[in-house]
Amino acid sequence: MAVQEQNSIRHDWTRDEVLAMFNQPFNDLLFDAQVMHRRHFNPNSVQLSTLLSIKTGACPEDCKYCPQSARYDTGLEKEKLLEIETVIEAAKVAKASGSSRFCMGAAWRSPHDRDIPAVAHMIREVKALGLETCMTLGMLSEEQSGKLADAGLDYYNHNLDTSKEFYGEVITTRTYQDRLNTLANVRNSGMKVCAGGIVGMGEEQKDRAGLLMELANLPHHPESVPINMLVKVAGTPMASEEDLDPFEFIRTIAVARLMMPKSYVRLSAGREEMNEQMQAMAFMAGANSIFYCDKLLTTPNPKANSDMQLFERLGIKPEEYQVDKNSEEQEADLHQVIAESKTDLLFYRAG
Ligand code: SAM
Ligand code: DTB
Ligand code: SF4
Repeated sequence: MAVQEQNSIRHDWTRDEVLAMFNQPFNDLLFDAQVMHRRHFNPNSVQLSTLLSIKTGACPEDCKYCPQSARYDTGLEKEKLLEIETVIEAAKVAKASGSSRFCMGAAWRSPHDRDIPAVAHMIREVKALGLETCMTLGMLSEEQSGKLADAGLDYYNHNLDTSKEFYGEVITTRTYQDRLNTLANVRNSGMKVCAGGIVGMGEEQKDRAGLLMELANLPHHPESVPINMLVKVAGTPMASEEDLDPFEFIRTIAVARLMMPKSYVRLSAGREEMNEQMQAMAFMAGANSIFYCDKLLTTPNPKANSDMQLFERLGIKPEEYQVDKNSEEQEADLHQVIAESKTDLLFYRAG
């Protein structure tokens, strides 16, 4: 499909259309994705988010990829909800390292109502440091979502993880519809949505296409779309899953970029196993966000200084979060950057 036809924001994708994009010649797909990326973003800017596990392990859910499920023996030490001081310290380090968003994750099926005041306190304190805030705490009711929004939470992360069809192979303790309900509650409470999934779990291409189709056919595209490569953790049922072809991973990023042109697509978990060339190719395909700093939730992530060295070599700059600017001003700045960029948008591939 020529990139011109993909210019509109669509919510009616069919799986055949998505598969057709996946199966284009690699260079055509990457070119289209890069052109689309340049229409909406500065191609040399990448947003940095730092993760902190605020409550670790002993999760009652059975997600087969997850080291934090109580059902699998992964040797992980469980931890109670962190004290506020510990969270503030970690957020200060993230900010000093150049991160613009601080994402706090809890190994819960869903938060108890009694936990909400403590997490609301974390949101307020982290925001006060001048960071954007994100949380991922499991399923949320409408009321809980409203309370997090009232505390000022900017983003809520809740992943669909995979296609509707493959989902039952991965998780049995909550349904796909439960996940969609949480995303609707988050959206209705006015927070920004961060929703994506995991690839490399033994799913087929039609499942990767199905995941992207579900995300892009939501009433509003998630503002942030994390694409995780499975981190294979010993003790989980997916520990010896076969590696996904790296080019198929890049194709997934490129198709996400084409289907959700204005969303941040995050090159998420799994970077520790990716070489620099592969990461560079992911940025070329339209990824413009990463998890930054040495740890994801419980598994390692590349060191901050090696990420900065890679950015330096690629001429990429971390995106700055401008607390004092409203979204219209930020958008105006972006258009200025795009207008000044050397991209010749008329230089389309023929056919
Ligand atoms: N417990 C909450 C939940 O599941 O909604 C929040 C934390 S959970 C760890 C957040 C997401 O991390 C999962 O939905 C999954 O997409 C991702 N994740 C967990 N383990 C992973 C792994 N081994 N490799 C890649 N992504 C993983
Ligand atoms: C997301 O999509 N990926 C992050 C975040 N959202 C919460 C989590 C990745 C976890 C990888 C395994 C671990 O470190 O425990
Ligand atoms: Fe629990 Fe979340 Fe891990 Fe599933 S992904 S086992 S809900 S921490």
